[in-house]
Amino acid sequence: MKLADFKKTFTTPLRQTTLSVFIKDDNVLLAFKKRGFGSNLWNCPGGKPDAGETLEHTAIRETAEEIGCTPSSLTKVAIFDFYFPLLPKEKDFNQQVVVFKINKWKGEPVETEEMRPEWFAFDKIPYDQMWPDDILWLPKILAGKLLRAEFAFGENNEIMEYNLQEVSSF
Ligand code: 6OG
Repeated sequence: MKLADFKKTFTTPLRQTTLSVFIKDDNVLLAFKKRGFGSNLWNCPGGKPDAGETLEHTAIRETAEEIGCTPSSLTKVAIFDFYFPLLPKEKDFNQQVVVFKINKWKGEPVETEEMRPEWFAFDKIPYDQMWPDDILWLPKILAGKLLRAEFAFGENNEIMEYNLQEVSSF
């Protein structure tokens, strides 16, 4: 199904989740996800809001839970709509991910039962062990861009269709 047609089948906004991109000099903090959605891939830490929680607070809580770091300030840098037209809709895979960039935090990254964090130089990011969308957007975020995008995934989580734009604000 074409992304435009699949989008028309939604009568309510996508549920939202977060990703937090920690940056120190020319390194980005990734974490190997040990369980749940996207397990066995490197990703940025993040997750879904508790009831009534702002997304900024979600990002702070999730990073504290997953890698032991508490952001002191967050900047929203991207909004991505991820669609999975081939998967059962009621399973909630379709989601809007709000991405925050983090340059200041408290605590050192630690392994938890959910994630194993590790710093990667910008030119050594393991894109072949990450969601396939990441190589399309993470370099632009690391270069300071603000992005709005939508992606449709097919068999084996391959990208079937996507639109990605640099924006000047949200
Ligand atoms: P939980 O349901 O585990 O939150 N996420 C994605 N991250 C990347 N890089 N690419 C994707 O392409 C993603 N789809 C979802 C957002 C899910 C976590 O997984 C991220 C959330 O941090 C499809 O609570």
